[in-house]
Amino acid sequence: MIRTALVGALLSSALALPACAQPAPVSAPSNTTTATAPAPRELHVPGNPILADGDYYSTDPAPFVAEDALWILAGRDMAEPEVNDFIMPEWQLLTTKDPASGDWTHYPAVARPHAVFDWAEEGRAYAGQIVPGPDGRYYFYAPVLEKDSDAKDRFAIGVAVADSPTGPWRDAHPEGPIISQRVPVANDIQNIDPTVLIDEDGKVYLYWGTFGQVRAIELEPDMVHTRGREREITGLTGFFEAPWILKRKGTYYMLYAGNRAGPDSDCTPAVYHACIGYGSAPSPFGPWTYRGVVLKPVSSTTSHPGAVEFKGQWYLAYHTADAQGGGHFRRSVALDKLEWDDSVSPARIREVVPTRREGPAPEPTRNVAAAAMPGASNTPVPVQYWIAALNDGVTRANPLPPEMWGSWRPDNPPRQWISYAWDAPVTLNGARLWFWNDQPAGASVGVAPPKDWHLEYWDAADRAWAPVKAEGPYGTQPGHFQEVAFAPVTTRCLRAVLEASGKGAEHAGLAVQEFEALAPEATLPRPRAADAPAPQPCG
Ligand code: FUB
Repeated sequence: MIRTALVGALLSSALALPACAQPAPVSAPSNTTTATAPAPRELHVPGNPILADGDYYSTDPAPFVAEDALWILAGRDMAEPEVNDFIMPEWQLLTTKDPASGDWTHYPAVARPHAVFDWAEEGRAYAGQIVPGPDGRYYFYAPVLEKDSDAKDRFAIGVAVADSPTGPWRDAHPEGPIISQRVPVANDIQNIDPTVLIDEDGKVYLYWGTFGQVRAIELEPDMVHTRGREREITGLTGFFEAPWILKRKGTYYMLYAGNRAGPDSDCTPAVYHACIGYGSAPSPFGPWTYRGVVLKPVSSTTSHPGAVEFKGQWYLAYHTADAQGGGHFRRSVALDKLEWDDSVSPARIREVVPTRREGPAPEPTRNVAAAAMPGASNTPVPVQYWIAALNDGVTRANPLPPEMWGSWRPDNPPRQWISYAWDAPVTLNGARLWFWNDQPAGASVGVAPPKDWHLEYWDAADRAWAPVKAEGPYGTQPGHFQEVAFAPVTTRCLRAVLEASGKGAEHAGLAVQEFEALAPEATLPRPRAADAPAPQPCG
């Protein structure tokens, strides 16, 4: 369902579908049905992501403080690399007494939906939150799929209770979910991503939502039963999902995944990628005012915030695709410091600078595209695509739209081009393109491989684009690199001119995952700095 929706988005314009959709029921992988959880593991980690070797992916972090330690509740992604779906059978915990030490204890599989809630289906252990309650016990708000429900969307929020963060967890409301499309009142949203605040006056508030809808309701002091009416929250500009409520110095703050996209957006250039935005309010139900961006888009389309103060320092937990073998459905939790600017009122959250453990040393490469600035004939590029994907060095068998440049519109022209501009001339003698398609060669709808293409370089003497002297044919097969060698040119700009397939005046769109520009000799990569001034355009 999710994959269909995402590919559908390519065909049917810029739909905002980065994260969740009503899924078909899934079975958990067989190793998740065992009753005993694997033993806790002691880890020493040199930075983000916390779990980085691809053994356990960890998602949707929800930090809390208990027993003099920082804890992070996380889901677990178990999708195979080629699967674009949230395969999430269980929740896990990470805990440390000192985040700077790198010493963590990992508790795998502390809870599974159907094991905690009789009324829940296996799998889909989405973003939950554990909250230390006023009675010394722990309350776990968990979005799960309701088994026997005729709701259009069966996601529902249950609440479990335990005497320790690691469980055992038991259903605190065995009658069923506390929030669904049927309770406490009928709603038509996807009821996921709960977040809870215990206010200084002892009142308890639950917020949740996705797909642009945020809801709020008060809970009884028992942390379990709802009271009063369900309210719609407005004012959180670009809200997509993953609300996280906190209160500091009398002000309520809501962090959330936002996807207001476009070249001038402070949040994200591509609609499938979320930033973490935030708003503030003087009272739990608002009015809410948008305040800005806490975290720019990361390597996964979702990044799901959770923030907490621990021993006088605030932290932001989020997830990325940065672990070994990671991806949009194989995410891993990261933790960085979050700082406040108290010179303004209400205090501002400074943009978090994500840190990352040191990776392997870069290898020499002939590809010099990373040092160039990409451009395209269809600027501004439709917001489901991301032009930065052209030279990010990533190709996938199952890419999402922002992992490619694309041109699809309801009415496609017969030709497009994509280009690179360097600050200073480079010598090139080859290029490689990786085409993406969802329609066969020759199609006049959707996204198809090009009918033909060729490379041109900027001839500074003639002040004109000139074709390179290609030494072989221009291949059009999608799904792997099509390489063309050519007689060396020294130039500041290179472009690939793509002829769309089609019939008569009807043309398919075009999409390219990666465009490599090859120098005669391999050298160490010199990526362009994100804040470097734009090179002079050619032509
Ligand atoms: O992990 C599944 C979903 O992805 C969460 O519920 C969303 O917040 C997003 O992170």
